[in-house]
Amino acid sequence: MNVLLVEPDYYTRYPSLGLLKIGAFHKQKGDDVLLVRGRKPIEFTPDRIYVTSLFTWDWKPVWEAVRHYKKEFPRTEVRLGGIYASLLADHAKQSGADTVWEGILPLVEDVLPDYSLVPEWKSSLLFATRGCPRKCGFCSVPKLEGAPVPSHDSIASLMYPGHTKAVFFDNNILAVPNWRGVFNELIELQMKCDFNQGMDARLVNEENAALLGKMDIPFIRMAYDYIGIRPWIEKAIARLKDNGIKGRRIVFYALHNYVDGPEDFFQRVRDLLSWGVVVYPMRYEPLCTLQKHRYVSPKWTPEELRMVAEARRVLGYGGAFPPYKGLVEKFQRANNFQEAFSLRPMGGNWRIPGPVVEMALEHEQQSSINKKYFPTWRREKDWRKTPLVTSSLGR
Ligand code: B12
Ligand code: SF4
Repeated sequence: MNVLLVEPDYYTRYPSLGLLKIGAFHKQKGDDVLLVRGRKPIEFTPDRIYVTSLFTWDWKPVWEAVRHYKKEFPRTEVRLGGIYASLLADHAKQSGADTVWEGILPLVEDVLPDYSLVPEWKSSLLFATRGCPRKCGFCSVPKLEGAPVPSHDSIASLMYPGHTKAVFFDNNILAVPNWRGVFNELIELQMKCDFNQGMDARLVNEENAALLGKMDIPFIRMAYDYIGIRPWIEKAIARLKDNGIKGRRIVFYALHNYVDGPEDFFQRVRDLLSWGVVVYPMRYEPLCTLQKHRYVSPKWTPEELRMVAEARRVLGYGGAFPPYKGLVEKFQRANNFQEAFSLRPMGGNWRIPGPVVEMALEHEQQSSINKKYFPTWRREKDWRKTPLVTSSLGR
């Protein structure tokens, strides 16, 4: 059987894990597999086409891909799956796909992804666990994956031969007991790793903080989503630091534009900067939105959201606020959101005030001196820049 895997032409930082698993599954059955991005000329007739999807706001390239291949191969079944298809199945059905798959695909879940389809990609992507026991209203994981499922105590079988880095997509690894096995294995293998969804700061304890301190993990990511969890956040940071992890390696996502208001957000950013960790503001998007950056919550105004975006660009680095001296002091001096995030001096003068310029300069200098700290905050090289049409078809 000839199988065509299609990743629609949207921006993505990672190759499609779902398609790599589906590709591996078919190859195990002896099928020929071709992976393409977007709409490409195909020189054979596929017997089945799988189209994946990611963020709901990136639905248009998904529809374009489905329509294109349906037109090219009207007799071939086109299956659509992935995140958009799961969160907005009714909308996705209107794309013209023959079937829309919702949620994870158990048949391929534990298959080692076929990274030979993306030879330029060198890290293994994995979920050691699925699901999450919490039910945060701003997150679709409970709907996508349900209650936590401890899938793997050992991740060795999910690491592709030759890969030296593991990128975990786990939603809440510390909520599932097998974190212990996974962490110990990462230490034993001396494997560089990243848990890119962040870990639950409320679940940091002496044991896991000590293991994190021994791991080859450039950044520990966590979230300070609302002010009510302040004591847990402070404690988690202290524990991580006690285990030798520097504040500049601890990144906190700070949700805003949800039920919070600007003052609450300001307070959380100030807390984090004064505790010496990096802040990554994360703007809330409704779970089923079809357009990014459209939603403005009742407690925010478009202007306030613009101020946050602008401050990230001018004062931040790669969209994050590192705890550099000038910025920490600016936030400590500020009495409210407006003062903290304003790039203008009081009194209506539009020039950026001297101290802010100095901060920006100091930051620039730091970033060129302390290269070791910063490089991974730069936008990673887009792995798609290498032309991607790889296949097992041998034609
Ligand atoms: C990794 C990840 C990221 C990565 C980037 C992912 C990427 N590929 O570029 C990073 C960390 C950068 C990120 C950022 C953000 N993310 Co994110 N992220 C995820 C995560 C954990 C996985 C997404 C992924 O790549 N999955 C790969 C999938 C497709 O593989 P898979 O799951 O193994 O696939 C299975 C099934 O889907 C199925 N399948 C897949 N394809 C197909 C096709 C067919 C035909 C079939 C039958 C089956 C099938 O089979 C597979 C095996 O079971 C999800 C949460 C989650 N648990 O899913 C959130 C998620 C996608 N992110 C989300 C959000 C909100 C964001 C941010 C906006 C957060 C913010 N406020 O800044 C940013 C946006 C960044 C941007 N570019 O716009 C939301 C999206 C909601 C939405 N409306 O779309 C999610 C769902 C999490 C949540 N909290 O609700 N994210
Ligand atoms: S803890 Fe994280 S993964 Fe779990 S529901 Fe809340 S935001 Fe989603």
